Amino acid sequence: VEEYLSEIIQKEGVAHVTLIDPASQKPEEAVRLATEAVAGGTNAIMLGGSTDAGGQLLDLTAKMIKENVSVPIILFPGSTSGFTTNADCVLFMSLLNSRDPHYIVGNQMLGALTLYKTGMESIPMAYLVCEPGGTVGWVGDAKLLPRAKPELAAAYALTGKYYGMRYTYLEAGSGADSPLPPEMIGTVKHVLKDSVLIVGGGIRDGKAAAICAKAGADIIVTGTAIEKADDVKALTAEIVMGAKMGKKA
Ligand code: 1GP
Repeated sequence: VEEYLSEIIQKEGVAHVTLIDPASQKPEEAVRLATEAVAGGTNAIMLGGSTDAGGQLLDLTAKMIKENVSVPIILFPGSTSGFTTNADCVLFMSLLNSRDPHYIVGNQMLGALTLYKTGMESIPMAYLVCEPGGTVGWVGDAKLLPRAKPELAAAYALTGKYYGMRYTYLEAGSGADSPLPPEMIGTVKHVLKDSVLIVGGGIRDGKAAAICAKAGADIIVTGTAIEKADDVKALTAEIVMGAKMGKKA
């Protein structure tokens, strides 16, 4: 999955991932969202959520999406319960700016042997939650990174990189009023250089995706806007196109 995404980033400049929270709808509806998003050009489906996103509902949602779409399914776990074998890859993430060690290393330790036994691909990822942070900021007890202090986000991103994390996820929180500022994205990408930068939270249209991609995002994540869209395929296509245009600009 990591290689697949790298190739897309190399070829297209940017990749797009659709986030589906298994707790937000029935598995059949999640399949509809995933199928239409893939038709609109999304490159992978990411499954996860901060609360209630695990167990049987996750197992079934992942299984049904896998049976119906051809793109990879990536787990984005909020805790050990966010793991299922019905996926292709897991983001082995650490919420570096949490005040709670459970979200930095504790849940990871509890899930490590399970992951080892399955042999599933995992990608080490620094997860950085910025203002306003949304539910994940609250649940993960994040010391929210201020939007006006990009250098703090860059310091955390470098910390992750020096630890060997190949992905960095700059998160505004699902449903944020606005995407992260381009200055913050740009400052983080500048220090990360070739490491992959994911940006998500509050990206709702092609224009916003273009700004994030131009600023330095390698992967754009959209969840809420796609979950709520009347025409999922059309909105995904607009966001994917916007991101690509932004990268070329
Ligand atoms: C949340 O960054 C993602 O983890 C997506 O955010 O739901 O606002 O698109 P949105």
